[in-house]
Amino acid sequence: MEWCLTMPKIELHAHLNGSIRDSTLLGLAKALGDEGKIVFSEFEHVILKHDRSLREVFKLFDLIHLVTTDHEIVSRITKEVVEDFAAENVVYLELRTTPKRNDLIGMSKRSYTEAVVNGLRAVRTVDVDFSSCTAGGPPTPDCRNNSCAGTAKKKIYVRLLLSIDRRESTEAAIETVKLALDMRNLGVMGVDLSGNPIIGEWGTFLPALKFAREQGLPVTLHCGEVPNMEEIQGMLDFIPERIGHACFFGEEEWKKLKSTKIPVEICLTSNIQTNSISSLEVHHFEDLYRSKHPIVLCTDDAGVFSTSLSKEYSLASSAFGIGKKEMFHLARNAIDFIFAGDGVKKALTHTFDSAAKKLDL
Ligand code: 6MZ
Repeated sequence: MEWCLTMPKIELHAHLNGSIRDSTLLGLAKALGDEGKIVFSEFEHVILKHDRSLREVFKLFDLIHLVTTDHEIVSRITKEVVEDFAAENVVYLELRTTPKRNDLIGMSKRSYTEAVVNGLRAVRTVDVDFSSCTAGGPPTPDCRNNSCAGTAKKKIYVRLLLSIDRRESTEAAIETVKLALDMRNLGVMGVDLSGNPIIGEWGTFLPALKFAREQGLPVTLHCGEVPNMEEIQGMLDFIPERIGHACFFGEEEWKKLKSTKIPVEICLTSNIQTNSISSLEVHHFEDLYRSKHPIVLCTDDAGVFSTSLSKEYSLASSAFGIGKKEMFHLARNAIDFIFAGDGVKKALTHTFDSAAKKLDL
């Protein structure tokens, strides 16, 4: 569906290392293979495989992290991922990534995140607004990649969320929140809790997430990726600003979610490929959509699941029989759930208004 590509879209759930182009990943793996650091053929086999279980997905992430270790590579993949989302007509991207520490190569969580910001600065195909300091005010030299000053190039707003990995300790999680606070002026907007859902305990991360809230940082949680009802209840009681997935909810959990109106980031292809939901016919998207619960369609890991945001829109439109106009409204409604402030919201409203006129919607 061409119109799914043409219309402006908002992406709120995209993991940096899950969104890498296959060609880049294979190229990086080949180079490491040539250096004798990994066995390329094994890597190639895993990357090109599709329909992975949730367990296999996390094994794949460990492999991906092996080839995306140094600062330069982190900057390169960030640049490419932003260019790919912009080519899809994503006008606002909240990109999330887990700051990683690797003493062997002199990488700290801060230098990792700075490498991500350098990647934003390096984008050339599109005008990137990546810092909150531009919202509502004039751009300062450090806030934009400035690649197309004075031209009418396409523009994308990019904001960052720092992820806490469920493998981390309370202290490590607090370190990530502190880093997010320190890097607010470079476009870090909030924190995410992600990682293998069968690892770690909710209570381990709660102090860091409470601290984030006290400091005014919005929080989004991977919630209900496995049927752990106690954890789901605990997460909903925290009332995060958004949650992702919500696959294994029971009656009680749906009730609580709906009464709190927490927006849900829906990742259709990811849920189906990991077998978290057996088919689109039974996907909770439909119920949430029809009951007007706040939702936003997202990719999760466009590289790992070979998808794109337009593919997700196209899938939802055909699977649930939703027309062009309604899909446009669904995309536009996401403005309300972004973590950036009023200046950006106003600009996005204008973008969608102009698109509605142009696309006759
Ligand atoms: C939970 C996920 C995920 O942070 O290295 N991640 N966590 N559920 C998912 N759904 C399948 N997809 C990705 O990007 C990769 C990391 O994001 C999290 C995992 O922690 C993964 O290692 P970054 O950029």
